Amino acid sequence: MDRRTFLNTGALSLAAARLGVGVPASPPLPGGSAAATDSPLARPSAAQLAWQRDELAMFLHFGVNTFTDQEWGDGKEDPAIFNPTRFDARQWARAARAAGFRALILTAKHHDGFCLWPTATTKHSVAASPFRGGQGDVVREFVDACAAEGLRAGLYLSPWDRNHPTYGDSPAYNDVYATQLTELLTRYGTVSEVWFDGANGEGPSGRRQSYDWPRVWGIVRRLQPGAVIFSDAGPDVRWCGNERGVAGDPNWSAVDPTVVRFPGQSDDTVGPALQHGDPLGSVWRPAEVDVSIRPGWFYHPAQDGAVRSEDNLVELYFTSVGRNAKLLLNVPPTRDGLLHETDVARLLGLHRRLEGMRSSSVPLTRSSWRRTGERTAAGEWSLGSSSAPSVVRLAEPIARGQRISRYTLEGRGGQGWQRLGVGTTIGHCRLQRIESVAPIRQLRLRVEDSVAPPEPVDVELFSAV
Ligand code: FUL
Repeated sequence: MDRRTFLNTGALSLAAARLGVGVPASPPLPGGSAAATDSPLARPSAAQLAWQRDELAMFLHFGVNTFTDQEWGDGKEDPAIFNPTRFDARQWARAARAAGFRALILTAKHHDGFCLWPTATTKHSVAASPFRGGQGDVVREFVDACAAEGLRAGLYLSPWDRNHPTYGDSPAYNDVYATQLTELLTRYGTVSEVWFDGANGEGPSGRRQSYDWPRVWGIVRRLQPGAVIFSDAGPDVRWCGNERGVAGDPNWSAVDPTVVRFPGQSDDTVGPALQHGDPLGSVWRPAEVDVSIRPGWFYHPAQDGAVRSEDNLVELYFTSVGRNAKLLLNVPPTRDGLLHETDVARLLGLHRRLEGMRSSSVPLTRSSWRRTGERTAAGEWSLGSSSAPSVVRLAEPIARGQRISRYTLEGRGGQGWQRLGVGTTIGHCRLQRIESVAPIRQLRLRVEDSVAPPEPVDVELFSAV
């Protein structure tokens, strides 16, 4: 089951521009060239750029479900079951860092309403559990561990709450939720990402809640102005539209903010808009790919044999980061409060493979770039030595917007120019696998279409992955 199982009743129409994010930057396009649109391209904020450059973030689903073997708790759990006796957030952070991850996001509260920090808003929290004798604070230890390992910390606060008695009584619960968010954003130092899903089921009263998203996002802006806000509707980063680990192709970082207006919106327009974005969208809202290393989001002992393989994780990297998205890979802590050794081994395997790819980089000696038309261009690179690349990495200078919509890659070896592959969008990163090619001495990128005059593309060739 995923969030699409739910209908969301919370209506709102909040333009991201009101929150001052992702609005088109003012400088006109260079060289006075006319773009395919009259308005300037959407461009990323500094926080959105940093978020994307991190490429890999780790998601940690942890809470009462870890102990009940459930994916969705009903909110009736006895807090006494939460007892991770070997809990060590430093182990999470060390594993993440060793595997090349740059940020971590923790479920501070999932749908069961159990809070991993001692909150004033409910008794359904760590304070009522045996963890650290009722004096524990998982969120505190989590953010401290991130800081100690030089990683960014993010928090997921589920709006759906199956425990809180006010849920379904809209104004009262919205106040509770605002207080919880305020606690999280004022007590724990810098929070780099705040993660909102759109689930909106029934509460203990049997009623549905109408969420106040403008208020929620406003709180984040006020208390953590440097944080990016994730949801189906951003406003800073958007869900990619599935939990299979696959970003859209094409995948534009710009969106039309009038299409997906609130988290959990479910109509026919949502899926394609989340997967593909909009080439001429007025707001920058890049896609985040959230997917689990195991079948479930939470830890289940029965799934110890079903952890994704190293090959599978490499493939996920290609279908997310390699398609202009960010990968948020879920690695659920066990009942001990540690990442499972199998999961850690697979993460390190992924890292070794990616490092192996990077170190197989083929040196390039000369390059040229020329516009061949209003929306077309050609780049050429010479290889230091004859080589048969297996992967090409392309990157647009996205600080100036995303432009390219179609390209062809060609290589020249002993037999003249041959086609290596074709693709659609590039953006921050496009990884293109090259199937069995003879050694080449030159590489050519032909940009065949774009939404504004294409800017020089950065190219890297790898001979292994
Ligand atoms: C969804 C939730 O319903 C799942 O349990 C999980 O947390 C996923 C990441 O988001 O909305």
